[in-house]
Parts: sequence; C-alpha cells; structure tokens
Amino acid sequence: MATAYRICPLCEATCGLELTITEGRVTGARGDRDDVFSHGFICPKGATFDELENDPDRLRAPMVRTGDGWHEATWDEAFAAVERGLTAVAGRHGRQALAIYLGNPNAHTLAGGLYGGLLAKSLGTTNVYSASTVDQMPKHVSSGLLFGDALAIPVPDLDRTSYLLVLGANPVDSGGSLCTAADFPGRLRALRERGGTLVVVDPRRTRTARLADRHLAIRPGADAYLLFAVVHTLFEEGLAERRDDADGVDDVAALARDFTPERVAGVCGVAAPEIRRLARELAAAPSAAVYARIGTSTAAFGTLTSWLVDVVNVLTGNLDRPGGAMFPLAPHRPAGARSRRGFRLGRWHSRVGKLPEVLGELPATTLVDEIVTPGDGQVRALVTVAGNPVLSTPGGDRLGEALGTLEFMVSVDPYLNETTRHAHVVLPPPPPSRSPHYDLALSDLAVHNTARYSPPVLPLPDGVPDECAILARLIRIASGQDADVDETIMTRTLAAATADPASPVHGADPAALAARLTGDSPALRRLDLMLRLGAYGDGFGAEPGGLSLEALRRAPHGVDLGSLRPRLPEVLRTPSGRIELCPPPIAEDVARLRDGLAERRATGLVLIGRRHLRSNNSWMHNLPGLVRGSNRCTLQIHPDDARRLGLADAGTAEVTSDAGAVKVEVEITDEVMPGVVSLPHGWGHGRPGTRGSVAAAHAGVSANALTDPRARDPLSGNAVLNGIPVRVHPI
Ligand SMILES: Nc1nc2c(c(=O)[nH]1)N[C@H]1C(S)=C(S)[C@@H](COP(=O)(O)OP(=O)(O)OC[C@H]3O[C@@H](n4cnc5c(=O)[nH]c(N)nc54)[C@H](O)[C@@H]3O)O[C@H]1N2
Ligand SMILES: Nc1nc2c(c(=O)[nH]1)N[C@H]1C(S)=C(S)[C@@H](COP(=O)(O)OP(=O)(O)OC[C@H]3O[C@@H](n4cnc5c(=O)[nH]c(N)nc54)[C@H](O)[C@@H]3O)O[C@H]1N2
Ligand code: SF4
Ligand SMILES: [Mo]
Repeated sequence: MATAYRICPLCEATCGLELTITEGRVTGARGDRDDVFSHGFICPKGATFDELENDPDRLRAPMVRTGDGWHEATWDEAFAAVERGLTAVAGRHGRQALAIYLGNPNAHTLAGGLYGGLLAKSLGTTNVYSASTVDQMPKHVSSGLLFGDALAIPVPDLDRTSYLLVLGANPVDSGGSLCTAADFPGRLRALRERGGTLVVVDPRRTRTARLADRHLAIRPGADAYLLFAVVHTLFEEGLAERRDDADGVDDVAALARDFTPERVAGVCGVAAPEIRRLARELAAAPSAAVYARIGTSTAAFGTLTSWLVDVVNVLTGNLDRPGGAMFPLAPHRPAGARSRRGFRLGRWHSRVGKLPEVLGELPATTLVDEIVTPGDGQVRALVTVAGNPVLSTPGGDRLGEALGTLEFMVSVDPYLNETTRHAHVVLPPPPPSRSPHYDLALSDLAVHNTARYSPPVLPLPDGVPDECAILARLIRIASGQDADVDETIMTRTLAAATADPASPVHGADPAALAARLTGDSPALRRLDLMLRLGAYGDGFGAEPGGLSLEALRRAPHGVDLGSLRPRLPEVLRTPSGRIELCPPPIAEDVARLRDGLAERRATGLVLIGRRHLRSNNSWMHNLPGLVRGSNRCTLQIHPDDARRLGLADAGTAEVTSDAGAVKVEVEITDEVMPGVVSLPHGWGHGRPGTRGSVAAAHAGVSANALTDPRARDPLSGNAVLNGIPVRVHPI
C-alpha cells in the first residue's frame, strides 16, 4: 500500500487529495492535510475518487461503431477512423461542415487547457461551441468590455472581506465557481466568526443561505433590477466612490436613475428598504465584495447582471483592494502589463440564427440548428470533448436526434452516454490518476495564489495515450499538418520572450532555453515553459528559487504564493487603459431591462435548477457511493403551491413548459419560495446505447427538456436556464 497526492479535478475547489494505492489501483481518497490550498478539506465526490477510477462502465479502449454496433479498436485503428471520417466530410462539404463542442471538464484537465482551443482552431470552422454558453459567458463579456480582457474576472477576496453579498450561487454544494476556494463553507463560517456579514440572494433557501446573516428570496431573473437599484441608491445617497482610473461613471449614474428600489421591488420580490440597506452596508463596510454566479448568468439579463456586480464593486471602492473583489495572478501567467487590444464581440455570426460570435464561439443552443438546417455550411461532422450537451443544453433531446443524422462524429470521453452514443468513434482518456494535473483555468480564479502540480500517480499501459496526447493527435489529423503543435508554440513563446527587454530571458538563445525544459511529454515541457516565464518563475535561472515544473515536483503539497495583491492597472487591456464602466453594448441593452419594469408580471410558476453536493452535472451518476439514498431528481415546490395544485409529497407531477414536458417526483419544501419550482439538471439516463448501469437505475428526467433553446442573453448568447415559465399538474 502506498500514498500519492493529487489535485481533485471534479469541481473548481481543486482540493488536494491523498490517494491510497493498493496493487496498482487507487483504493481510497482523503483530504491532504498538508495541501497549501485545501488544508485537508474534501467532499463526498473527492472521497469517491476510487470509484471513478475503477468504474467498470468506464471505457478502457477506443470504441468504433459500425453497422453492427460498437467494437473495441486499437488506438491506431481508432485514429485512422477519425482521419477518414473528418477528411471525408471536409472533402465533401468544406471545413465549415465541421463543428466542435467542448464540455465543462476541459476546464479541469491539463489537456483541455493546453489543447482544447488549438483543436477548435485546427478544424478551420466557425462552428465552435462549448459549455461556456450554458454557463459563464456573460461574465466574459462583461469583463471583456469593462477591463478589455474577457478572462480578467475578479474574485471575492474571501479570506479577508468583511462583507460578502452572494447572488445566484450555492458554493456550499457546488464548491464555488469562478471563485476557486477549497472549503468554501469553512471560509464562509470564518467570515462570520471574524465579525463579517454574509448576505445571500437566491430563490431557494440553500445550504449557503442557511450560513448567512440574511437570505433574500428573489424572483428568478430579477438580479439586474436589484443590483441596479443598489447602484441607484449609491448615487442618490452620495455613497458612490469615483475612481481616477474609471471612465463612464456619470453615464452609469444616468442609466441607474429609473431603477429606484421602490420601482424594482415588485419585480424582485425584495422590499425597497432591504435593497437600500444592502447599498448602505456595502458602502459602509471596511471591505466588501459582491459575488454572483450561475443563477445570475444563465438568465435573460446575464451580461447586464454580471456587469452590475463589478459596477457595485467599483462604486463601493472595493475593486482591486484587499477584502474586495481582486484579480488573482496564476503561476503560469507572466506578470506585467500586456497589449491593450481590447475586446470585440460579433466578429462573425452563425449561419442559421445570425447569432453573434463571442470569444470565438457560437451559442451551444444553436448547434442543433446548424446541424438540421440544409444549405451551404451545414454541419455534417462533430467533435465533442468532455461534453454531454444532450443532457446539458436546452433542447438537448432534439440535439440528440440531430446527432444521429451526422455523417461523422468523434467523442473524447470516458463514457458511452446520452451524447457519445451517437458518435462513430469514442476515444477514452485514461482515469485521472494516470494523467498529470495542473489547473490552468482555475488558477486564474483562485482566492489565494498557490502553485500545485500533480504528476501521474499510476503509469499508463504501453501504447495508451493520455488526454494531452489524444488531443495533440486529433489536432494533427484535423489540421492535416504534421508539424508538432507543441514545438510551434514553444518556439514562438521563446522567440517572443528572448526579444522582450522586460523578460528575464531577454537576449538569451531560444534553442538553449528549449533544451533546458524538463517534463517527459511535450505538454509538460510547455507547462514548464509557462511556469518558468510566469510571474513567480525561475526565469531559467534569472530568479533563483523561482518556480519551474521541477520545483513543483519537489513540492507535492504545493507552494503558497500568498494572498491576492492589487493588480490594476496591469490587468487592463482596454484601448484607453482605463476601466470602461459604461461600455456602449451594455448601455444599449439597458433599454430591454427598462422595458421589463413596465411589463405585467407573469403570475404562474417558474422553474429554476439546483445542484447537489453528491452530483456533478450529468456525469457522476454512475458511482454507487454518490447516488446512494433517496431520489435527488425531484421537483421542489413550496407547500402553498403544492396545496393549491393538489400535489402530494412523493407523488408524481407533470411539468410542462413551452419547450416540453416531464413527469417527476414531487418534493414539498418551503426551501423554495412560493411561485418557484426547482429541478436539478443532468438527469435523464438509461437511454438505449448508453453504458452506465448505476446511472440507468437512477435515471431521473432531464430539466433541459423544459428549458427553451431559443431563450438567450443577447449579448453573450448564453442560454437562459432559470426562470422558465411552467405549468404543474398532479398525475
Ligand atoms: N456538486 C456539484 N458541484 C458542482 C456542479 C455540480 O453539478 N454539482 N457543477 C459545477 C459547475 S459546471 C458549475 S458552473 C458550478 C456552479 O456553481 P453555483 O453557481 O454555485 O451553482 P448552483 O449550486 O447551481 O447555484 C446557483 C444558485 O442560483 C439560484 N438561482 C436560480 N435562479 C436564480 C436567479 O434568477 N437569481 C438568483 N439570485 N439566484 C438564482 C439557485 O437556486 C441556486 O441556489 O458548480 C460546479 N460544481
Ligand atoms: N438546466 C440546466 N442546464 C445546465 C446547467 C444548469 O444549471 N441548468 N448548468 C450548465 C453548466 S454550468 C455546465 S458547465 C454544463 C455542463 O455541460 P457539459 O460539459 O456538456 O456536460 P457534463 O455533464 O459536465 O459532461 C461532461 C462530460 O465529460 C466527460 N468527462 C469527464 N471527465 C473527463 C475527462 O477528464 N476527459 C474527457 N475527455 N471527458 C471527461 C463525462 O463523461 C461527460 O460526458 O451544463 C449546463 N447545463
Ligand atoms: S470540493 Fe470539489 S475539488 Fe474538493 S474534493 Fe469535492 S469535488 Fe473534489
Ligand atoms: Mo458550469
């Protein structure tokens, strides 16, 4: 028996795990007490890491589907089939007929971070889709417009703030998102223990809300109104701070004029004095941060809400100061100012719906239109990597049918699930213990700067590629070029660094530096390069004691790089070099919000989602240790609504929306506010051709049969997943 350390890849909290290895298998997992970031914290998902590793339904070899079903294939056979499939479609219909969907776990793997974007580019198509447009795209748009960098997302300085306002997030169950913080519950308790205040705005009294000083039950979709009224109050009461480095403050004040607390109270279901109190408390607190997440971004006003969060942080003087909302500095990022390229939206549009591009992507909810609508540029082949859009995106069932009509589909995924069952080739990455790990995406969002690297804990069988190698090979196939993508990138990076007078390697010989990179794969050499040229790097010797891959190998519990530090103006990439507090595309969208004030309120029920600690989107329902216990795919409804509709607890209800209908078990609880029902997403298993015996026995229904694929936030193209009008009847 041996122990090994590995960062958990299952949610954004990135806990350090201590794995037990017995006879070449992972047989147990617990929290690594010495981990510099998580200090021993673990949740039930991390604790079932061994079940995930050893799941008998997990694919161990590539699968190729022919007329008579699925066959195991060698890696060479499988890649050859992919090459034939993609080349044939591109030859017949052009590259625009190729599409790619990148799913959420790409944010949690080294492979996704290093190769996901490159794979999309290598296909030579604008049909690029990802889970970002059913998630956080509004935040990218608001950061892009405010700060000039879509990836510059401020996070609440959780450990030092004295006031935290949380909207539409339930980090006690989700682990936190766009705010990487292991042991979020402990950090929230610590906030209260040091005398700080926690306020949670959510239609449900979640486990996070239960930790709070106050819980404000808001009508779904109304957060932009609430925050605008906070902004209004800050100006009206002379509480708004004016920063020297922000433009557009007066324009924001003018826009906020109509949104008085009294006018928005009805829309929000939150009383005007409560809203004024929020504004006053945020302004008066020694430090404060507003943090909003998926309940606010997967909404019709997602971008406006994401923007207002940072507007409040700016106006209360809390942006970029300790205890406020701050910009992390990840170890693989170089410090210092960068070019002020700014951010542009809508550089191209989708063929069918004419929807604008954002960050090189089109809305995931329009992928189905591009597949089913004939004409030049119709999508005929699809690559999916770590995604299950059939369950995860609105209109998923229709998408599933459309996938069945594709001429070719390849999925990089360890499971045959609701999406990958439609593929012709499935390429399974090895279980996580056999791949190296470094959090490229999530280190940019961490509430404390650390550097942590996990080498593979167990060796790969001979001839089996890890996910980095799988994606690199797909890039070679898709681009039709033999050039090594890693070499190209490293050469380019070193050439730029050695030519840059501000770089520690200025004037050095690029080839000599390349020869000094360590790591036994191209992916790891690229990581080494990023770390060494990064903000805390060794600069290839220029900064003794600095970071490198080797240094991180010697620190299995990670390296602590300290609390977040103020970083303005270096993060700003707006052409003006200033914070653009009132960007024109956002200001224009305020008219839509204002119209909503005048609209007559719908009086029926609306649907929201929810997450459970023991679940992870659509894909961890096959682990017995996680699905054990009572049914979790229930429709939560308030006792008053249940009584009115004649619904019984544990009875069955039919839920109908304009998009579809499901039959589901009823759970009566006053955790949800009256007028709101809640159903978790990611269920609806047990379909023919899938392989997940445990998941099939806990099938549930898909919430995305009810969400409407046409409902989007116009600026970001993000799907609206909450606040869906529904009708509920007992069966
Ligand atoms: N256990 C577990 N952890 C996960 C995941 C999982 O599926 N399971 N998924 C991961 C992923 S992909 C993500 S993106 C993150 C998400 O992390 P979070 O953003 O924390 O996600 P949720 O737990 O869904 O919390 C969203 C909250 O928004 C509320 N809400 C719904 N509509 C509205 C609204 O209009 N306004 C307001 N103010 N609130 C609203 C819901 O009631 C819910 O409590 O979690 C990640 N972590
Ligand atoms: N109604 C509703 N819908 C939602 C949401 C909601 O709150 N409500 N949340 C949305 C959000 S925030 C998100 S992020 C999306 C998620 O949407 P998706 O990313 O499309 O879906 P997941 O369920 O996360 O599926 C992940 C897939 O990755 C595979 N996988 C797991 N680990 C790996 C790995 O290491 N490598 C590879 N190659 N594959 C792997 C799994 O087998 C699974 O097939 O769902 C969205 N859908
Ligand atoms: S909280 Fe997230 S990172 Fe930590 S053990 Fe659980 S799933 Fe893994
Ligand atoms: Mo997500």
